[in-house]
Amino acid sequence: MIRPILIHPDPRLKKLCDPVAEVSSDMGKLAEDMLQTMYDAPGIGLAAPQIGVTKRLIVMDCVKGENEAPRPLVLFNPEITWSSEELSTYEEGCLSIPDQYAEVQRPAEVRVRWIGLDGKLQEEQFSGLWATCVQHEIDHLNGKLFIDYLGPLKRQLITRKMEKLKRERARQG
Ligand code: K1U
Ligand code: ZN
Repeated sequence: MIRPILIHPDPRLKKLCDPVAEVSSDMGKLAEDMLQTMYDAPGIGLAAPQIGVTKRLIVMDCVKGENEAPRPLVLFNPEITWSSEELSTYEEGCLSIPDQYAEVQRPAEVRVRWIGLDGKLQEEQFSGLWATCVQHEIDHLNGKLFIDYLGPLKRQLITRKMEKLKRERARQG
């Protein structure tokens, strides 16, 4: 099922999300809905708070080429266990802040530990777009958006644009 994506500003996007206690079948269904919602958007990642569920769950698929097989990843309770000193800059977007992009600097590589759909602990080192995306998604679980890395003027400008977009969407019904 495709779920509606919350648009900034929304108090649910600012919350510290709760850990997932058990990878139950309900959690599996939620992850499936999130992947469908992400592919439909389209996006390369999605965090549970973006669909109004304040749980520590993210999904991602940063495979670029159309001829490459998709690689959907489901991460419950993801934690960064190591970050590189080397930084990389990427022009980020966010499905909760449509059509707005800005350069954000983050560690170029990160090691992440999480619980998979099978309930087992996994760990992997990410680089390139995968590293950027997993950090962006984990930020969502901590109530942080990519615009929080920008200066107050740029952040305010984007927030005002989003308030206008939400008013227009509400009028259109
Ligand atoms: O969390 C989100 O809002 C999803 C976001 C993830 C992200 C993008 C760029 C850098 C870091 C994290 C998106 O997927 S925005 C859409 C997007 O980037 C995209 C859409 C279609 C094709 C390729 C990329
Ligand atoms: Zn986002």
